[in-house]
Parts: sequence; structure tokens; C-alpha cells
Amino acid sequence: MVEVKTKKLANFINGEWVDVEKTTSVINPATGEAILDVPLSDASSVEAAVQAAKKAQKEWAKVPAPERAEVLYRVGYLLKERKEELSQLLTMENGKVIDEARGEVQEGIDMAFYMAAEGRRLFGQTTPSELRDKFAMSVRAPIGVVGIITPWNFPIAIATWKSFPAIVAGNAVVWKPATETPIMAYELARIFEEAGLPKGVINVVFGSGSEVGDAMVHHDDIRVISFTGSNDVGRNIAAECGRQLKKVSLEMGGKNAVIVMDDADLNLAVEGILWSAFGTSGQRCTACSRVIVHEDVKEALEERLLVEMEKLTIGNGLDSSIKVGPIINKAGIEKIKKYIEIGKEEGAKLLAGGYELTDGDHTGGNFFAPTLFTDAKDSMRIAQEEIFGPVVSLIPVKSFEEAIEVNNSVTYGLSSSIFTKDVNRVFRAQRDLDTGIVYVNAGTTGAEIHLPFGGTKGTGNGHRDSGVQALDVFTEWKSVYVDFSGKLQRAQIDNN
Ligand code: UN1
Repeated sequence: MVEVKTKKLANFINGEWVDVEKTTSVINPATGEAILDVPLSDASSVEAAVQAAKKAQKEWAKVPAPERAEVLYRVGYLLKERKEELSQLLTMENGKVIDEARGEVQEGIDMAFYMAAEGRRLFGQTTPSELRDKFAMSVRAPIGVVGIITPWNFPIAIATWKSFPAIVAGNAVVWKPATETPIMAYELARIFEEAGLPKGVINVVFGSGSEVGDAMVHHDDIRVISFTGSNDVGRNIAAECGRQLKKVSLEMGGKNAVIVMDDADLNLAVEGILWSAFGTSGQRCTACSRVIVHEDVKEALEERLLVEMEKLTIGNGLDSSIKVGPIINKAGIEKIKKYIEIGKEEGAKLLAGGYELTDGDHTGGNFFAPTLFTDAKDSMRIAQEEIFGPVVSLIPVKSFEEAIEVNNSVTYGLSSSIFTKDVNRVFRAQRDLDTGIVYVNAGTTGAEIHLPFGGTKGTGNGHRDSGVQALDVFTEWKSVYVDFSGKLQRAQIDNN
């Protein structure tokens, strides 16, 4: 088992580890034990980080992009070398089971190599000019100092989705990681340091959203905020950024559904539902929390789901036989409990789970039994609101058209999935499902890093994480005209 290297974390500003007096404990959600202390910084740390980033960015932007990319390649190899150690630490701070932790670190490794390769692309466009002897092109320019605010549910993957494109494009970063899961941020900062990233290009400031996040959002010199987290916080950030004309990229969750049609391979559908509803204990933005099922296969699906749910082992994710880990904290448990009550009051039928596990192996941890409601209605709150726990609600429908309508009836639009063997339904579904990510014959989770990640409607504001599209968040388009005619040519005016 890996050891935690330090008992108290420090901010990483201008390449130095800076101690902060005020701290809070990081708790292992599987055991309730305190792992280490994390700083609760204030606005002065943000100010120091921004000043360091501003200075560093001017030089970093001048480094040729392929050379900037060299650092990311080294980061990728270091992540790869430390994959097992990082995965275990991730399970300790976040709770996700070790296999999923390995998968998450792998996303970071993939993102490093993918974005490093962008160092030799960062494609712009050349375009014919209207005038003779004039050259026109548009290039991607870095924006300057960018702020990234990352969540606890994917503390390393999402940090790489945001920081790697920002860095390869020539920006400097001020990063506020979630205080629940700071070890991944600490480890990634150490890796950047070891990989030779010039000081000040990435700065990590630990602390709360209301102090550190707020100071970042309000800081004039931070020109982009990229945020993944809750809807309320995201909307407030967007309002403030709008006021300042600051670019903002938001990813704020989902109410993702698996659609099971009457011609579906039911065993496959059950596997897909279990993996995406109860993997990470339902604490993914992409987690399946609704199953829209054709009424003809509803009973058969329920039966099979119940049989398979019985087999799910719940406990400390460091034990490789465990399938479902803990919930991040007690507040998360309370929120799930509240929704269980709401579901019952609304008249959905509780088929399995619905309770917290507190005894035996579960003592001290935050464990919740995988939960299945059936006969839910589209209008119910359990079918509309994000629960962020291992709770799934079955909604019966009579047709393909109704399934699509129910899928699209929520305010979110992140991920969706359909199980069917009918090729016409496949193509209609990929066109008509109003989500940023659509799966066919697979669950709602498992996005790959080289495709854009994000959603429609209340999930975000149109920007995407990861994929080459992430570069759009961290670059400006600059149009460049070079006149080599030797005379003043006036555009849009007859020069003859
Ligand atoms: C998230 O939950 O915010 O697609 C990220 C997936 C993972 C990433 C989830 N690759 O489920």
C-alpha cells in the first residue's frame, strides 16, 4: 500500500511550495480517517499566483509549441511510471474503486500524449486574401492567465483535460482543486515540477470556492475560467464572468438516461446500466440515473437488474473485489437520503436499496446501497434532478418516440444511451437525443479523451473539455494579414 508523502499540503506558487496556516482535514471516505491537511487559502494566495502566472506566461508563450509539448510528454511518462501509486492515492482520497482509479489516471496519461501532439499542430488556417500580393491567415493565440476550478469526482482526469490544453497553447494556469481531493493536485504539480515546466506556468491554490474560487473569478488578470462542478456555482460564475466579459467554460452535470428498447439485448443493457449507474457510486456527471424502458421488457429488465444488483460488493475500493465504493462525504449521503424520501413521496416504487450502510466493514465510511426505483414518472424530481449517488429510476414508456421525448425532457444534456438492434433507431437516436454525448449499446459513461466532452442545455455553456475542441477555450483566434505588394492596398475599395 502506498504511503501519503506529507501530513500537510502547501500551495504551489511560482515553482515554490508555500505554506498556509489555515487548513482543513482530508478524510478517506471509506474509513472516515483523516489522511492529511489541506490549506484553506485566501485571496492573497490567488494574488500571488496570478502575479507569478502573468510573469511566467509572457516567456512561456514565446517558447515554440513543440518545445512546450516536450514538457507534456515528460508529464505523460511520469504519470505512466506512477500510475499504480497515483491510483491508490486517488482511491484513498476519493473512494472510487481501484480499477476505476486506474482508469482515471489512464485518462490523464492519454490526455498528456494527446495534447503534447497538439504542440506540432495547433492548426490555424490560411485563407486567400481579396487583394493581390497579400497573405491572410488565422492563428491560435494564447489568452494569458487562465483559471481552472476542478471537482473531487475526477480530481486528476478533469485537471488534465483543462490544464494540458491551456499549457500547450502557451497560457499560464491558476488552479483551484477541490479541497476533498487535493492529493492528486499535489502529485500532478510535483510531476509538472519534475518534468521541467518553468516556474509560474502552473500554480495551485488550495481552498474553498467561496474564498479562492471567488477571488479567481473576480480577478481582472484571469481571462478565462474553466469550471466543472455544481449547477448553482457554475451559474454564479457565469454571471460574474459575463459582467466582466471574461471567457468561461462550464460543465455542470447531467441527468443521464439509458434507453432500453423492446428489441434490446437485455443482458448487455443490464451490464451497461450497472456500470454507469453504480460505478463511482453514481458520482459521475455522466452517471446513468434514469432508465427509460419499453413497457414490453420492463419486468424482464427489473428482474435481471435485481439479480445482478445483489452481487454488487460495497466497501473500501482498495480491496479489488469491491465493486461499489463510498460516497464522498456525509453531505453527499444526506442529499441521497433526501432524494430517497422524495422518490417515495412522489409515488415511485422502491425495488432495492434506499439505505445507508453503517455497520461491520462499513463502519466509519460513507456507504450507500445501490438503489433502484421503478414506475417513476418523467415529472418526478427523482427523474429530473441530479442526485450524484447510486440511485437509478426506471421510467416505463410505450414507444421509441416517447423514449426520446422523456430523455430530452430534463434541463441537463450531457450523456445518453440507447440499447437497440434496429439500425434505423440507432441513427434516429443519435440525431434526436439532445445531449453532448450519445452511446449506442453501451452505458452513459466512458467518454474518451480525444473526443469533446460536454453537454447541451443546462449542462454547460457550449464549450467542451478535452478533445481538440478544448483548445477553443484556451486560445483566441487572431487574424493576420501580410501585405507584400509594397504599396498601400485598401480593402473593400477599388484600388485600380
Ligand atoms: C465526470 O463525471 O465529470 O465519461 C467525468 C466518463 C469519464 C469522465 C467523467 N471518462 O464517465
